[in-house]
Amino acid sequence: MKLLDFRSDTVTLPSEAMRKAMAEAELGDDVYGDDPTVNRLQDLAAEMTGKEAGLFVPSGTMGNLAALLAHCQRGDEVIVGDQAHTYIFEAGGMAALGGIHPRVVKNLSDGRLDLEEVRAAVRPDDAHFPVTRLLTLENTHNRCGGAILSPSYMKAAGDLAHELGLQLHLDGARIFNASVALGVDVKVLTGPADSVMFCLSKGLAAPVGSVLCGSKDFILRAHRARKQLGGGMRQAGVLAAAGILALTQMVERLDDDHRQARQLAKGLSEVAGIQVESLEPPTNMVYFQLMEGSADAFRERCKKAGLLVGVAGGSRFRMVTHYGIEGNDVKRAIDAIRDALSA
Ligand code: TLP
Repeated sequence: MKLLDFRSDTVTLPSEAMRKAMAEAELGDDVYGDDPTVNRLQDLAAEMTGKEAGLFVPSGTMGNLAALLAHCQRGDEVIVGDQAHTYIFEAGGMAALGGIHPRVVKNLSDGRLDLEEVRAAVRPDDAHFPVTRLLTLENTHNRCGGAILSPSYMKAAGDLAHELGLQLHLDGARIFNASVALGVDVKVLTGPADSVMFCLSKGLAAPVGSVLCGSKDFILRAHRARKQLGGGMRQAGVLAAAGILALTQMVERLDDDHRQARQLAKGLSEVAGIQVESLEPPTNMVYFQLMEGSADAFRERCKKAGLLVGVAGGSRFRMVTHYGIEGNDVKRAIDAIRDALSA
């Protein structure tokens, strides 16, 4: 029977149309700027996010790091949420490879940073301190339940950053989930940011890749950073071809993922032994707490029942809906969890 993989939307497999486009893609050496398919993807991404230029990168992690390297000098400081992917899950790349100092502000439970705390975190102009250069936000916010930062919050954060002489980088790995859930053009969310990274390889179902977008000047610097990180990819059009279809054919379907996440949250809320964090998940993530017993044993029992769930630390679990979840998969997942808890 089909394994139900709810660990992440990163597990999605490319569509048939993507595989065909990959096989037929027109290619060149992208390190010379000669791959027409990569160039088309970059132009499309820039146009959709309302930026001057785009840069295809192998992963969201590299996109965020190339952005930080392009915005900051060694010793500069970045204001970042304590629950941010960039802070928690990117292996300390900003410090290890960029000499960039994270200035951590607590995330509110809805993914925002309190803008007064951001203002207070900016260092005075004094030789004792690092120079605060950048504010980073995450939309949707992964560890905060797939929360959406609203257009008005994005604008207020951008205005504040610019008033304080900072740049704003948006980790928009799932920014299209936010725009589809709100029913707004993605530009409304990306407009206030100076740079945005989004992923093609999550709910948009491309096999590999992310795009970093910003001004022409910023992308020139990010391009050099990508080279330093070893991210120049030659005939990368085989991957970009799938990315183009991700942007032209897969955005609207994210609504299905959100609908299935609401169904999942509702079903799980009726299962004894777990506590769902939100009955109305804003996008495609459902987090829950195991109320008692061993988290490892629970995960193993789910696995035996054919269900993979994501581990979010301690007794906290994450289930993500995506392109590979269909038909009665959600119902089967709820049944598997009920069985795992009663075993
Ligand atoms: N997130 C992955 C894991 O790393 C946790 C997931 O399964 O959700 N920004 C955000 C907000 C992300 O959630 C991720 C991936 C990234 C950046 C990094 O993207 P990749 O995995 O392409 O490097």
